[in-house]
Amino acid sequence: MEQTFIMIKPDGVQRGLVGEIIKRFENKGFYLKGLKMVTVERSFAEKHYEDLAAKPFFPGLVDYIISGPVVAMVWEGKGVVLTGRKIIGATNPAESAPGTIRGDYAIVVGRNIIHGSDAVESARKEIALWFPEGISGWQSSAHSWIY
Ligand code: 3AN
Repeated sequence: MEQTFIMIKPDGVQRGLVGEIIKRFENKGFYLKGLKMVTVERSFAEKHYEDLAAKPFFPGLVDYIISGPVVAMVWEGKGVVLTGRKIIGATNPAESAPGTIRGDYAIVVGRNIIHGSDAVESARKEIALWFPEGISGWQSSAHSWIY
């Protein structure tokens, strides 16, 4: 089953939006398969955002991500990568639709609360990076009729 990596960034944690964000994914019907709060090292953040290393905003982005604890999660379900991106909303909160997480709770791109993998392959890489210890397999006991 498809999985995605979702991270609540330091501003999302500090603004008390963890429960609200989890609720939106749970209400949709996706499964929470992994969750931890961590403060990451600079080198780790640089690895996570390595595709953006050449961007002018890269140093500021890394400073932001390491500035406090983040909540790292693995969510699972049919089409969760794309649907997760829809729940999150456009990268720039000025363009995110109302009803999306960024549309409802963020104003500027440099403080956009949450990260979600942009493709199945990047989700696989990000989950391996953030959860090298692996995640639980509780879903084997869940009912298949949820979909
Ligand atoms: P998304 O997070 O929606 O996948 P990406 O991958 O293009 O968007 O960008 C990763 C992160 O880089 C964004 N979440 C945002 O925090 C930051 N970012 C993107 N564009 C800018 C920008 N123009 N200025 C500052 N930060 C940016």
